[in-house]
Amino acid sequence: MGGEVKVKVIGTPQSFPCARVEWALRIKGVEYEYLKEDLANKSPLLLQSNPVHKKVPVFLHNDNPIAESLVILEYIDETWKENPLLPLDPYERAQARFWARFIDEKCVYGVWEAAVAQGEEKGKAVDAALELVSYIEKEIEGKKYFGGEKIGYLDIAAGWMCHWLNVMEELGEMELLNAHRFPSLHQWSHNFIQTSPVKDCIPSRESVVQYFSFGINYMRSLASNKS
Ligand SMILES: N[C@@H](CCC(=O)N[C@@H](CS)C(=O)NCC(=O)O)C(=O)O
Repeated sequence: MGGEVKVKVIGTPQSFPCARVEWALRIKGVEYEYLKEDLANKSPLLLQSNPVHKKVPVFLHNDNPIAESLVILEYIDETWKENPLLPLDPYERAQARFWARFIDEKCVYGVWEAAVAQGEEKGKAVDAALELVSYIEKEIEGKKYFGGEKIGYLDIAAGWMCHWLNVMEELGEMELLNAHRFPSLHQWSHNFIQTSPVKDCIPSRESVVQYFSFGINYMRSLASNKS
């Protein structure tokens, strides 16, 4: 691309939606500037770039802001054509989008709720999370990556399961993704995290523990105040 193209990511390294954007840019070989955001003290640039949700990541291309990680992935894929992330076939594209949405709207929340749950509610919440994850296991069965032989859009969308999920399991005192229960997803998570550029762009486990501890403790305190 000719001229001065300015690509910036407003993000927080411990956040997996932000990691998605970095993985995609690195797969495409697009250089970018990372603007680290302190979520406890949000910058005027973040508030102005994502006034609706006020969340990271925000992608800035020539100062035009785009919010929502899955939307950003599609924009990146449409703007930089090399190493396509979404399948080329329209039906397969629709399927990839369906599962990415399922992952964000159902799995992330189901796993989070199971991690937060305590006491009598724990077993039910863990079972519900297991059922959600079992759909993803079926999707990856018999494949190296969700995208086939190469990492694609759905691998990036599911990427939190290779690192962040494990921290949620530890803090939530539960085990979801083991080799016995979900052999294909377990194998995929090992393949995915060892692949360049994913492995070059993973926050330290300790920093993710710290990041999630705050949220889990906060949600648990809200739940115990209610009861
Ligand atoms: N659906 C959004 C989720 C973004 C999101 O939840 N971002 C979190 C960090 S992981 C955030 O900015 N939280 C700050 C807040 O809620 O105030 C996406 O995929 O981009």
